[in-house]
Amino acid sequence: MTTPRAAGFHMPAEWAPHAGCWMIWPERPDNWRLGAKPAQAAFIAVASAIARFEPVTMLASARQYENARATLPPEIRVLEMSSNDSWCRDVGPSFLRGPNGELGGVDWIFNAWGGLKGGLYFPWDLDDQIAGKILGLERARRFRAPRVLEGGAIHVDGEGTVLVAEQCVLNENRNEGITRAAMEAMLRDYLGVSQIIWLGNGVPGDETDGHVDNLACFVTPGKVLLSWCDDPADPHHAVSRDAEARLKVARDAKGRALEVVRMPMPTPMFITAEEAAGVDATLSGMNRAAGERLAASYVNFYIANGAIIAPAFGVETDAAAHGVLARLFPEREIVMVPAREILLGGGNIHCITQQQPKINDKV
Ligand code: KQY
Repeated sequence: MTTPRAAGFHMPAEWAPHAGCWMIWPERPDNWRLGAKPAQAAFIAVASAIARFEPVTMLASARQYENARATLPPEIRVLEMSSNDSWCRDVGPSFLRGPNGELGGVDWIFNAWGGLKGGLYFPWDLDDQIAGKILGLERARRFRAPRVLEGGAIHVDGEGTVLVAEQCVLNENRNEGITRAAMEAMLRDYLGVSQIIWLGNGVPGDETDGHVDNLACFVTPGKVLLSWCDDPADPHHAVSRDAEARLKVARDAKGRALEVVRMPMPTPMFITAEEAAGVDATLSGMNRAAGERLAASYVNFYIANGAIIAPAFGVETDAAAHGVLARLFPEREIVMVPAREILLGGGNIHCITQQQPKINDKV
């Protein structure tokens, strides 16, 4: 089987121009409280914010199609597609650009963040089909990867470097027995990168086993934004110190040292009793107990054409996060969208979105 690398494809950075953004309508009541109504309102707010800057497509189940169509603004395209939940970063394709600017995408094997060893739900077969279906709709070249991975587990700089976290990418519940060398070879072959930068653990309590997109991201080649905690009593302190130490000695694919920018983590937030009571009881792996700490991070934002769509939590730290993003992205509008309801489902704005790069129209 030809790999993307062998065919001359690579994954562009998220800040490269987009043709649009893909999202999936939330509905499962054992993840989203109150039959997913508050989450649907939050997804509408995110989709509407992005749609000011680029076309948005929302995928919705047959059961929810009419509801999604009636409640989303008309400029958002709604297509019927089956899914098990609503995390397009992880179940959508990681889009690629070919040697002549043509569109391709990696279709990772998806196992609901851990399969039968601590994964979050069963079955996950509909989610695993989504990347292939999107690539089919777009007539894009599909590269089915030989390993389990999720889009939230990688961040690329578009110039040959990928950022990953060991806790997730080397987790036994994704690819049992895989070596670091084998995983690095797969990342090179399927993302078209040449340099892999390994962080250690992800944000404590993150039910994806530490997706990098909740911890750190490239903001330009050579510059990484890191979710930072100053409080030595907080478990995120050790995680952020370790990540910063690794980033400071790393070199990217072009041989550059990285500049690390600290993004203050949000004020600690916990699931309330009312929120926990709104989630249907389930045999799935998702724990929604009152008092549980939420794995919140301002790094979990989406880069749209001309804008940053970032989570707001209605807490004191929101203003500082806005300030950091405004300094880092002076040429983009910073749009902060209330995102506590997305956080309650276990992720945030980056996790529910998937950018499709703009391709060479002549191809
Ligand atoms: O953060 C993500 N990329 C996905 C989170 C999945 C949570 C499922 N409850």
